[in-house]
Amino acid sequence: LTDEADLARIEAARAPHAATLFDARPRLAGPLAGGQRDEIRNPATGAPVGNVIPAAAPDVETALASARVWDAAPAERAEVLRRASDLYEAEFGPIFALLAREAGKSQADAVSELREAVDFLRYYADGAGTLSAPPRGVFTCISPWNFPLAIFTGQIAAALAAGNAVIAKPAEQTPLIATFAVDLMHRAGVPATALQLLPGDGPTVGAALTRDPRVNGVCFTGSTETALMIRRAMAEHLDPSAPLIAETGGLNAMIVDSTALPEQAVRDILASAFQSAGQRCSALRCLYLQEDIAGHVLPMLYGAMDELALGDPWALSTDVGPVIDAEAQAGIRAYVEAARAEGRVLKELAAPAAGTFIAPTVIRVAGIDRMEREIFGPVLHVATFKANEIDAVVDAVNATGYGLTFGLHTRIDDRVQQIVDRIRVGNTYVNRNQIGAVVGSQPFGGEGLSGTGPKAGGPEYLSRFTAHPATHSAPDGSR
Ligand code: TXE
Repeated sequence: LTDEADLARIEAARAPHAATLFDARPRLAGPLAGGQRDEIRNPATGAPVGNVIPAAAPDVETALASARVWDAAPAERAEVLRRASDLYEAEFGPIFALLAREAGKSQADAVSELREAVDFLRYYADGAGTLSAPPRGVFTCISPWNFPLAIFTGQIAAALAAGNAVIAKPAEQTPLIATFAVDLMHRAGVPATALQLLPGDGPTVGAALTRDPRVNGVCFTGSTETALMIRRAMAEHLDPSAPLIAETGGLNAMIVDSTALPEQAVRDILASAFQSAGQRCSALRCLYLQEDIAGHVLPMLYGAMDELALGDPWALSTDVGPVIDAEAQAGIRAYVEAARAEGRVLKELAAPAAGTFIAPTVIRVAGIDRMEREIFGPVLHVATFKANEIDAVVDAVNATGYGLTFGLHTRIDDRVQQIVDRIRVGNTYVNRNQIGAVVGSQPFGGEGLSGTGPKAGGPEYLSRFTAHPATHSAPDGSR
């Protein structure tokens, strides 16, 4: 994306899809009933992006009744998934257009999201041949809107690589890209009975797909509350060995001590807190800054924030796009207003008047032991600590019960080891930004309230999708 020729290629490939109305509807291996048609609008502009026909109750039944495990040799499944990855790459024009128009993704985010989706397909394709155990059966894959292509594809690819039948339930906000992706997987050769798509509501369609005894496992990414609801639904109706593989939220912290390199720390804080408008589960939520450098680092951070370009992600120069919808915007706004009333807003950019934007904002927390709830947007909390309080900071971070990502900026080597040994998170980032995952080399997943493991894009992930005896005896959530 740094290269002018690449940008020109992207512009040209997206251009024909600037105003296309896309269609989303269930992809069933049987007749479609269909619910009430709805419109999907661009969060940045309000312009229509397409229409969705969500699944109706009879469609859930059709999907469950017609689901069949993918009865092909592992090498053939791998070949089909690789073919799907090639189709994803070939179709980058409409994919980038959908990521910008339906999900509000900046072009840089869209590029890395497509890369991750393709990597998931290839990584799990490679893994298919290494599995000796048979599939579990029918897997429900429930995904969020914040990585509507990468997480959606990763879940499905893992379940399919192991030979399961998949019923995918995408987020309500992003059914168009989900339908587009499923069509590519079918075109690549995934049988219609092995992969079905049911766009629709979480509490109706999603819930029905988690409590049905014909479902042999659930793969979920989204909020911790929903994961707990799914766990309860599964406990009531399913075989106790059916796994719930869940990746959820976090209250991710970064500690920057007085030995950190300020320029590097500021660059990494900016990326960790505001990339994807803060709508990443890995995003930095609370920065713990050693008191003696706060007076230097914070003005640098505010200066760097002033350089961020907010706006419609269709513009290739946009750094920060909108949040996903008006409901998310209203919730975050109310939160920021409450902090403002307490005099805790330290820095705030101006947001565009139209569209569901939240301007990048910095809020002071009340104390080092008071981490706020997960605010899924470009809102960074800051706390300062004294030199002798660093252990208390680590305790405060552990005490949240979440454990997804953690960042540390220091030049004291002993401190790195001490803190890394004590912090309970899935992913730690030292002297770099705390942005997500690299399929294969940096698997991603959380501890505690942040997820069940195993880590996606890592070596143990695929076997959770098989009926291997070793995974039968392991209780959910243990690692
Ligand atoms: O998540 P939900 P939402 C967090 C973030 C955000 C909050 C709410 O804090 O503000 O969650 O977002 C489906 N049975 N994250 O409401 O509800 C739902 O349809 C079965 C963190 O979007 O968890 C969607 O497909 N399924 C996060 C998926 O669950 C149900 C990413 C996620 O939606 C269901 C997104 C039910 N009862 C939000 N209820 C991350 N960790 O990346 C809902 N769903």
